[in-house]
Amino acid sequence: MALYCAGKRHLMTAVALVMVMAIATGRELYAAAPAKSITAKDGAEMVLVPAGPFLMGSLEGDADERPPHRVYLKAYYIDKYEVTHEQYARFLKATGRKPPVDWPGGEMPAQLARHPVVNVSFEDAAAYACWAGKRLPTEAEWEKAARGTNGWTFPWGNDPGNKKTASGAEGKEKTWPVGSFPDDVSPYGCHDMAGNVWEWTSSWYEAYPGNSQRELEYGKKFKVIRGGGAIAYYQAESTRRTTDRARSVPYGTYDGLGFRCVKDL
Ligand SMILES: [Ca+2]
Repeated sequence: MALYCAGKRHLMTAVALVMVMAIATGRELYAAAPAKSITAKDGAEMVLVPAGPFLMGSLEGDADERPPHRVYLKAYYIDKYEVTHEQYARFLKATGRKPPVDWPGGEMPAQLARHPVVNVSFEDAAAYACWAGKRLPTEAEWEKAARGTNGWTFPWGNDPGNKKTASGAEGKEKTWPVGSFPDDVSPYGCHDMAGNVWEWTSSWYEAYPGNSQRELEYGKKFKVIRGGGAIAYYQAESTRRTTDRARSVPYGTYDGLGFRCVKDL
């Protein structure tokens, strides 16, 4: 009994010591762990994409998606939604930049306040990002945020299923208020990555490492755009696939092309 009690006392002391260490370590970890989501200067909710590798590219789809390759990225925040008309209007008011061509008399169409802004060039999008204390995502950052770390074909998994997105038949050739399609959510909580508007990235349209196919379009000519579909891009319907690559000249604008931003930690 005495031995048992002594053992128990030692055990309790050991447990207490472990608890103290755990609390101390936990506090340290807690202090170091970044928030899962933040609200940026422009009022946009941003979600955390933790540091780590992911699979970029695919053997399915077009030749420019090959070969699939592993990419390591530092942690970053990315906008949960595409940048909306009302957010862009605040940017224009603050900076005096020229409004998109589809704004009648230069005024934001009130009924589109929560729709993604479109008809913005790469330079417009980059200027907005800078104003908001952010930047445009690289193509790799966009793809990881869309498919996660399991190499998913779609933001929700590998099966297209009967998921509804702002593309194809559901897209109806018009944009939608951001976040209108609850099926279209990525593993990190990003909406509309399989639909609604195409989104600028900061990356030039180049061949992936290990892709020896020569294309005239490769080089520092076109910026990669990703994840559209509400309005067919020059008659090309969206595939909704997270690895699908499209492109635009940086000065180009389009009814179905907008953007979202990222922010470094
Ligand atoms: Ca989109």
